[in-house]
Amino acid sequence: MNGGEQVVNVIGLGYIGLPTALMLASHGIEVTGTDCNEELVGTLKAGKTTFKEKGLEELFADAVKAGIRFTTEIETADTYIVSVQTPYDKFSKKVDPAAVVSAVRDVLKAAPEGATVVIEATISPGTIDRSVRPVPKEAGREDIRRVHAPERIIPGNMVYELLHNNRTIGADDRAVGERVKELYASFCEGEIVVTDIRTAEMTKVVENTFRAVNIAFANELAKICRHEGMDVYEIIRICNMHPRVNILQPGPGVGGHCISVDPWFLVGDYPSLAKVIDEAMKTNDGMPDFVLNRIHEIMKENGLTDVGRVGLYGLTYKENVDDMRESPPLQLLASQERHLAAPLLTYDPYITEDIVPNQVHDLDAFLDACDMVVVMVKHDEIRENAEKLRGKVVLDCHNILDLPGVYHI
Ligand code: SAJ
Repeated sequence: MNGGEQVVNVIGLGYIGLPTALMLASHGIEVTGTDCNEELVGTLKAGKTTFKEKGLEELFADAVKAGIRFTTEIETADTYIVSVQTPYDKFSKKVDPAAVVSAVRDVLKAAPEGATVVIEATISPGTIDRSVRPVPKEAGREDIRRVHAPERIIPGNMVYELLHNNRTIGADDRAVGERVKELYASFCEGEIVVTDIRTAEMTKVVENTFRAVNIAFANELAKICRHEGMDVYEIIRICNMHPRVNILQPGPGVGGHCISVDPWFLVGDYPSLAKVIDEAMKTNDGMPDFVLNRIHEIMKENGLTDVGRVGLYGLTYKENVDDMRESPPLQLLASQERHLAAPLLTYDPYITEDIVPNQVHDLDAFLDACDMVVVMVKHDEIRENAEKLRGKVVLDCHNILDLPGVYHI
């Protein structure tokens, strides 16, 4: 039997919890998925997925066939996987572990003796010691085992990455860590490293911080090159031919719930030590405003005066997903609103509901209404429709279009 015959309850069925629950179930593990959001549970029970992701529908069908159940209740299980949200306080930049703590409290009411609680949610280093460890202690449940197994999957390629990425399991007790490793090994073909909890917490945040700092470096280079009238993409391309250089790409900002958030945990906890990280995060956070300035400059250069005929192509935080968390286009629109300016037109093939004012739901109608188009996201659809942009003033924030006269950040 795989997974050591463990019965699993996954708590929090969002971007991470849902695919994880489905993956376990479709690999022969008995799984219940729990979420406090009744509407979300209702949708899953009705046989529908709650967000778009490559391969998710098929995985969902397999898991349903294998008998996965969805409920708003926490159930009796050997292992609980907690994948609830961990927002950070925008002012103090510290992680807010309230949802994790509350989930662990609820788990204690249903957990049999010796059950294991695996925290998958991203937390700042030390959160388990500070906020999670005291919960079973205060409840007189020191039999409960704690594990941190931070997720590593990337939206847009989650199903593949769940199967193939290496993973980290942090546990107080090696044997417990090995048992959780066995559970994840039921589907994970990558290497699974067992370490202690604090190390696992730190590695997760460091991985995302590494990427954030690298993107900030690329964004800073873009600004330097703009000042010098040089092509940042060509410079990065040539630099990356060096065997030990790997610079990421500049862009209109950093979105998502990870790279734009996790590094702030280190700044919040170590404000006098995390200097490079602090500056990098400020650089990335400043990019939507930088793009707004570029729009203004380019409008002036082309004699365009009507903001109502400038459109943002793409609203999501990254390409080919429907996820808008911390999305740079939304940050840009918020900044524009703060300047009391009329909102720009917007269009995104992945966003069918009305999210912002002046949103157009048809590409041709959007392009007809625009004199200037700003490419905010690297959706494949934009590359495929490149010809339709010919003749317009275009600011391509991702360097994906091969058209004459295109502007860059
Ligand atoms: N971005 C750039 N330039 C680049 C790459 C990305 O500006 O060269 C921007 C993207 O447009 C996007 C943001 O950064 O707005 C983040 O996108 P991403 O694709 O780099 O990463 P996420 O946030 O979708 O997922 C990350 C991944 N972490 C790492 O690659 C270290 C993923 O593996 C993690 O599981 C995820 O964070 C998480 O949940 O922590």
